[in-house]
Amino acid sequence: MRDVILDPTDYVGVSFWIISAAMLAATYFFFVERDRAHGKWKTSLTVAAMVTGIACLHYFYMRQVWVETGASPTVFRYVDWLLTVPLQIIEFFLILAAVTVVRASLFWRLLSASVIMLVAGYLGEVNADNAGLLWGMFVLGTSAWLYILYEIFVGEASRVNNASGSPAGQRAFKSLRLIVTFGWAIYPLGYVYGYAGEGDVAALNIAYNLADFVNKIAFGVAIWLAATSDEEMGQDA
Ligand SMILES: *C/C=C(C)/C=C/C=C(C)/C=C/C1=C(C)CCCC1(C)C
Repeated sequence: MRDVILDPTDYVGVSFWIISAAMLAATYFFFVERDRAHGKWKTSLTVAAMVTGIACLHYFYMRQVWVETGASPTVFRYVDWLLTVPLQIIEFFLILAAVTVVRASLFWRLLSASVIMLVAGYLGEVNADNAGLLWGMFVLGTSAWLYILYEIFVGEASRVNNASGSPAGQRAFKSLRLIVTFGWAIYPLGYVYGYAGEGDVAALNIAYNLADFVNKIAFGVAIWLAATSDEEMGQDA
């Protein structure tokens, strides 16, 4: 029988545990720091805290699934992503709207692409014994992510007018863009590594856990930096 609390040599289980605690601490931090933020940045910090709070809840459950069964907590994982990724798209759009003029249709395009990416990933992972579905869905999911990158680097969202918005807002936009590129890339890499060949369920979960840590906590920190930076003082931006 597996250890039902936590086996210290189970490094994947330990990573679930560490990230649960980090998500909890980050949630508290973003909520408390909201007081120091200016004007509409307050909403951004609230959303950042919602993202880590929702993830914290799911990490408690995911840790338990992993510790008790040794299997990937795929359903909890994707329920979490389906809630938190759209919230991050909202966050991205809020920042974008603060630095430049963007149409609402851009928001819906980014949101739809993120939902397609996640639904494809889910269908691929729960049908992992079917190579056609596993990799077909991977290609679909990756295309949706590449489309998001296209929108934020080349398309409408990229035309950030440097003359408009605050420097802090522009910096936040640029860091979020880097997170969506490099931070998000950890997920498809984990998928390939986790399912190629014999498959490696431990590597898959380590990659996803690490990626969530970067993409939820670092994402919030990038927003916190902009929200509390000196240039924003008294500007109510
Ligand atoms: C807080 C959770 C976040 C930011 C989750 C992001 C998830 C992804 C960027 C997933 C990407 C995937 C692909 C690009 C290909 C298909 C498999 C996925 C769903 C793992």
